[in-house]
Amino acid sequence: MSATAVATTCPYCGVGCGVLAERRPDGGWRVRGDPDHPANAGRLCSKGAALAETLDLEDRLLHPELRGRRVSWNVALDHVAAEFKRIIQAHGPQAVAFYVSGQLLTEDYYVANKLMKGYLGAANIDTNSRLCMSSSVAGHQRAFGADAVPCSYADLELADLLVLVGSNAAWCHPVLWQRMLESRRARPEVKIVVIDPRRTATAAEADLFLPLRSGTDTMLFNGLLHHLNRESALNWSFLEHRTEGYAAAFAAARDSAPSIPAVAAACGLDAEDVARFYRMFTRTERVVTCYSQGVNQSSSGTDKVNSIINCHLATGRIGRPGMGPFSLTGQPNAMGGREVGGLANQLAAHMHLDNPDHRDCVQRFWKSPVIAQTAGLKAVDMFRAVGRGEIKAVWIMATNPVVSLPDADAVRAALAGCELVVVSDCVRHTDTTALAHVLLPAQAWGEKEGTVTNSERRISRQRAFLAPPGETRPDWWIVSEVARRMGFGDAFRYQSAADIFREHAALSAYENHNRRDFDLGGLAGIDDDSYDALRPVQWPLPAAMRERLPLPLRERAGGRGKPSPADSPPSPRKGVGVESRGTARMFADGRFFHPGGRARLVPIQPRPPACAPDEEYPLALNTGRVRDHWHTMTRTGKSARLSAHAPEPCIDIHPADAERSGLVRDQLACIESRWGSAVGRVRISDAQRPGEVFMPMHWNDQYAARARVDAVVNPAVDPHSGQPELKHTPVRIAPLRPAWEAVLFGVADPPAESAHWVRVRGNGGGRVHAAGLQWPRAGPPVAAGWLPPPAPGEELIEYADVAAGRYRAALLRGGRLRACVFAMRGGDLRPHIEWLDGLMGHQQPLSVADRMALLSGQPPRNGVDAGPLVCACFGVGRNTILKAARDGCRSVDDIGRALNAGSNCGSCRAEIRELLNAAS
Ligand SMILES: Nc1nc2c(c(=O)[nH]1)N[C@H]1C(S)=C(S)[C@@H](COP(=O)(O)OP(=O)(O)OC[C@H]3O[C@@H](n4cnc5c(=O)[nH]c(N)nc54)[C@H](O)[C@@H]3O)O[C@H]1N2
Ligand SMILES: Nc1nc2c(c(=O)[nH]1)N[C@H]1C(S)=C(S)[C@@H](COP(=O)(O)OP(=O)(O)OC[C@H]3O[C@@H](n4cnc5c(=O)[nH]c(N)nc54)[C@H](O)[C@@H]3O)O[C@H]1N2
Ligand code: SF4
Ligand SMILES: [Mo]
Repeated sequence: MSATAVATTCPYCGVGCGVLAERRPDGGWRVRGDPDHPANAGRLCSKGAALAETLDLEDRLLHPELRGRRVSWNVALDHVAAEFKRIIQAHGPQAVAFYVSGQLLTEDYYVANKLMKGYLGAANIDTNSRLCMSSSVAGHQRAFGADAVPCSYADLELADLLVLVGSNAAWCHPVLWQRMLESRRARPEVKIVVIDPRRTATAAEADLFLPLRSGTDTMLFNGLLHHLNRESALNWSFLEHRTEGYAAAFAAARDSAPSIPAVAAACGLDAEDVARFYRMFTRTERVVTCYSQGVNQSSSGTDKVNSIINCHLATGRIGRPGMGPFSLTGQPNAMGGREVGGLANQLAAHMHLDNPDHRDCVQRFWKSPVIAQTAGLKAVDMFRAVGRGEIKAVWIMATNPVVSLPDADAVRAALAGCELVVVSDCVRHTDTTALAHVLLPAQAWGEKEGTVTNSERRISRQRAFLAPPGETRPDWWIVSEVARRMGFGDAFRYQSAADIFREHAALSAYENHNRRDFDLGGLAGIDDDSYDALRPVQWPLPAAMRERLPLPLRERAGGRGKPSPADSPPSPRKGVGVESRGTARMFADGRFFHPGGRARLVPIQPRPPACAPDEEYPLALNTGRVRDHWHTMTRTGKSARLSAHAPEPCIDIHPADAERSGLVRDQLACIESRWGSAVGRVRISDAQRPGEVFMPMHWNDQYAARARVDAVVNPAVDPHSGQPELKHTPVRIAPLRPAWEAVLFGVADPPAESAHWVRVRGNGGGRVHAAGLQWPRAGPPVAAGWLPPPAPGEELIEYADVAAGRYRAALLRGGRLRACVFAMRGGDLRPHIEWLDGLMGHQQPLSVADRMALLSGQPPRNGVDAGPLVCACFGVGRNTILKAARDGCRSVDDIGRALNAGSNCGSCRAEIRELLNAAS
């Protein structure tokens, strides 16, 4: 590590990779993997590797605003406090709400939860984690009596069988995926099974891929449970001594999934494949089952989780090396949010809102005037209540619900009609900030201090390495200031994130006596220096484990929130396996957190998705992520490198459905449901199941016209968790037949005549893909207005074929390409995007050959054309890989040696393999 490197944690996914931020000689920043962080040991994925490209201040929210006017912090904070007070006095505490996020740091989250539940006295605080892992939380609580993730990442390497259910880890948890693939490479006996309706990049690398019909996971796992029973593969000693409820679970499994053919028929799978999966699971002791949104985001999400956990409990494969059900969390601090009780049905420190002793315990610890008595509204219901006018003030922090909640047009309408909308964000223009009355500028990643917890319960520090710009402040400060102005100053007098962390850790240990899984007693009194130096550590970490910490911790004299003297130091806790640094594995001693200490098998009755496709809406819409974008693109949309892999919103569809719907490749199409519509470009692919289409969740009104897929998504929720069914909405699809299409390079805004458009960050600045319903009657001169008028010293070169409806123009300055436009009546406009984008990025005048080829839109014959981007880490294109294949590269590793492609994050390895197969 160089002298100036700051060790911090990647702000993207729940893998929680350690990164080092270092100053470059030119004053910029370089971000690389931290070799000493246990989650990644130096590895990074394409998003982590491009972090330095997203640090600029373009479109940052730098000052507080009140109704569109810049105001001082004092004015903004006084306004928020006074309005919340006024509304609570007039309508009661249920009339206000906070909607927060798994992208807040634990300290921010803790303070927001404390203010709502302990001081405003309601529990109307929910989080976008409701959309993300609330089914896993509910499943864990049903099975274990606590929301505890049993495994560690190390178990992925100790396992002989890795089952991935509803997880596209190759794109969404790339560093974990790399660890899995490396394990298989080192020990070829390791097998990987992927269960997903789509043949994803993850599925492409699997030893066995089960493309099950969307929503049928409970059938598959009930079938597995029954199979294990029939094959006498159960661990009876574990079942008898450590669990309860198994008889009912076995009966439900037998009745619903009596045979392999029955399961195969229900899941739309080949019976041989099902049998093979069941055999592999039965015969392999060391199994880890990883699952993510294909499981959670379902109206039977909690049941899916328990159907998986049932199989692990029935075989006793939990709490032991290389075994266990493993929920891969999405956001960087999804887990931290659970620890502080950020969900509307939880209390702080893994205590339960419906338990009077817990309410009493938290209230005494906080010394708060009130404590919420009943669960608040869960995300989908919360915004419905805003829409009905029952919630009159909502404060949104670090999330973009107008894009990410289902039935998103209704969410937008609800906010538009709400009396007070406060938004804390880092970005000035989002679909949600557009509806805010008050905007509060938050410090962003790299500017703020605090902690996050990753999927394996490991707490890591996020450290600042940038000076906070403008008047931005940490989220915890913003919330504390409002609390102070509402009259709760004493309880919110924090000076630093460390102050809050100490209090959070102390609460987790308070009157715990080994009864609750979440215990950070070992960190409760740490001083500021120890907090600053804190190394990544896994909870539970009770006071008795202090000496095992990776760093000598100093006690802070009289620190806030130290455990009261009455709270004797806990003895080594039950239910945990101990490693030198905190707790690697939960339930190693077979003790769980239900009264009586047993785990529960839950009888599962498979249910179909909430809304089935019908004649009117015949296709099931699945949604999710692309490799290089993060959620609503506020960060990744700034990087040309990250925008190249999937530049436009797409709709993936099976060839048979495309034909039936009259769709051709690369055409614009509109999907429509009972709730709304969205437009994307058709990609025909047999990676889709017939009857199911897929559209990514990322695009929004800042980047495209009508591409918010959540406007289409049905708001049905899981009855246990309240998590919405984001992966299954009945839709229909129809071609959009624009009168013209155009691509405009070096242009920020779409032409006024466009009905549909997408903004893409390219090498030479922005570009716009546009389409319109009427070819401008005035013809090319109007189209020429789509480019900025040539400034003195600039030259405009044009080509127009009025009869054919073709128009092309380029603006050059000093021989360098500044902007260009390709427009065409009808469709089939295919200028060579990668080549033109490359020319836009050139710092030198165009070569004669390039200049001559320019308005043809195609690279000169002998020019270098790398083709569409495949490897984002090293910027290697499709054609370069195909050429290397022709030159003798046979394997993905050969390509890695020759071109580096695929050798960093590995997310593109499946794509490289497909290219090699196609070339051979
Ligand atoms: N590149 C990238 N990575 C990310 C994120 C990002 O925005 N971009 N976001 C992060 C966050 S917050 C999250 S929550 C995670 C999500 O990570 P993942 O859950 O891996 O990602 P998704 O694409 O949402 O969905 C996973 C898969 O579920 C499948 N699926 C749909 N329906 C079903 C079903 O009924 N059964 C089964 N078995 N599978 C089904 C989908 O086809 C999809 O391939 O990713 C994290 N990592
Ligand atoms: N159809 C469909 N919808 C989905 C999903 C899906 O698979 N399909 N997935 C769901 C899931 S799993 C998730 S996690 C959500 C994610 O959805 P969102 O949470 O809505 O998406 P983000 O773009 O991550 O929004 C984060 C916002 O917080 C801001 N921000 C970043 N850091 C900070 C900070 O430190 N402080 C503050 N105050 N603001 C900050 C960013 O600028 C951004 O505006 O989407 C959900 N919606
Ligand atoms: S896997 Fe990628 S996005 Fe996730 S934490 Fe690691 S570097 Fe960041
Ligand atoms: Mo998520």
